[in-house]
Amino acid sequence: MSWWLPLQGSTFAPQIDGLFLAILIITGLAFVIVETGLIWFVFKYRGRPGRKGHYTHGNAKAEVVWTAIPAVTVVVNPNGTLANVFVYVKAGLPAGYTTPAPASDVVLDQNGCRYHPHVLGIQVGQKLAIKNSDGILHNIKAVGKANRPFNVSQPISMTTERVFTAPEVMVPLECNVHGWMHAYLGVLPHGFFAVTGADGSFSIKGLPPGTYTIEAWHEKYGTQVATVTVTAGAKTQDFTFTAR
Ligand SMILES: [Cu+2]
Repeated sequence: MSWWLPLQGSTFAPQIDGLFLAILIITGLAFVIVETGLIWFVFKYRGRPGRKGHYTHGNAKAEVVWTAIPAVTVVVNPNGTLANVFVYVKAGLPAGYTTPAPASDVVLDQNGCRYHPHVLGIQVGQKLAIKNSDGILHNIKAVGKANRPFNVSQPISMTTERVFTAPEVMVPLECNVHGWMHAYLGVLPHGFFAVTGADGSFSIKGLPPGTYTIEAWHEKYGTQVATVTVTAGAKTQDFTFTAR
């Protein structure tokens, strides 16, 4: 069946081929139904002897509605929350304040030719384990400014470790083999950072009482800043991004 489809180039290929065939069948059926209807109408309402046809435009209101509904659906996210926002304490900690880097690695996995997670945080001196689960060639390039750039080739299933020496929000990571593969790494001297989940929520724990500048970073919507005073107990801060 797949002899006429392009060569499968990734582990997503069977799903993509399946989706393509489903769309082809649905649109094919729709095409046949519409054309049959058109031809039927042409025959049924074709000119009769002694009568002249005339053109009417149709329903302008209906046209506005079926143009506006898809446009609104595409722009607004169902629950309005934003995932993959990197939220961190930007200022307010004493000068030179650091927290010890955890002994555990931060793992960045390449699976299905995508980075998991897409946005992540790490502390200065903590190990980043870059894992290739795909077993095909990936080439990880870090194009940071404060940290020394690197470019690592991973032709097989393997793990490469890297350590970052300077705070930097964000270090972009990309794959030279797959142009769509992008990840963003926030490097901080302390552990007061978080990435919003699928529900848009985040939590930063263990922050000593004080007044802080909290920044929220999103790859597309830029940054938002809030000043937050922490006393004993929990404190909630919302960030709102507007599409641009
Ligand atoms: Cu890749």
